[in-house]
Amino acid sequence: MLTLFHAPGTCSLASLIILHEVGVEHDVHLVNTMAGGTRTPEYLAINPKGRVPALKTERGILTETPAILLYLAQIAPQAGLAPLADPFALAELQAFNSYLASTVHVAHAHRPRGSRWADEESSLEDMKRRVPGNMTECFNLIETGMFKGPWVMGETYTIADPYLYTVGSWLAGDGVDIAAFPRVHDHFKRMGQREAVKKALGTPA
Ligand SMILES: N[C@@H](CCC(=O)N[C@@H](CS)C(=O)NCC(=O)O)C(=O)O
Repeated sequence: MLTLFHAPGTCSLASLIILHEVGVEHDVHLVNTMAGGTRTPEYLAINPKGRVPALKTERGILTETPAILLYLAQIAPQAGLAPLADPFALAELQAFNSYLASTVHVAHAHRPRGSRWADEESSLEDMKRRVPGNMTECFNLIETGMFKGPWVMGETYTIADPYLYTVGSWLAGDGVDIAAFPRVHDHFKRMGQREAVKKALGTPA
């Protein structure tokens, strides 16, 4: 049985959506990130990085969203959520997810999690001011250069789709109107109609 350590509103939503997409049996263990739930000795024993998501599997714990998403696609190949037999297409997919994890997520985190990088109030405020501009720059690139349509990687729905949906859901809080990116906006609305997304969002907080 898989167990996802999840906090609503965070990047772990992407993994939860894919768990529902593949229909694999799983438990969800809610972590209250706002109340320090990632810093308890119990949780640090699960993920010493002190972050969600973490996925408990029969072979051990997996962390990092791109790794968890690809693992789920691999254990459920019948769901067709990644081009597992095509090295180039799979690398392109991983490049997209890596961009979300290493650049877009980090650009967003400078608003709610600036204290990871600075202590001075003026530094934190300075970082927050940069967030709308940096997120706009990232999403302009996705809109015009990376998003193939109608799904992220083209004709086939993949593990990149719930991840883009998850990161896109942070834009409003970051002071950016998603409507400024019409293709991403259309994708966001279509994602919201999927049963797997409705189920994932319905997980009690
Ligand atoms: N690189 C990690 C980032 C994980 C991460 O930053 N998770 C955030 C939520 S989006 C978290 O756990 N924040 C709570 C905390 O820092 O205590 C991934 O992609 O999974």
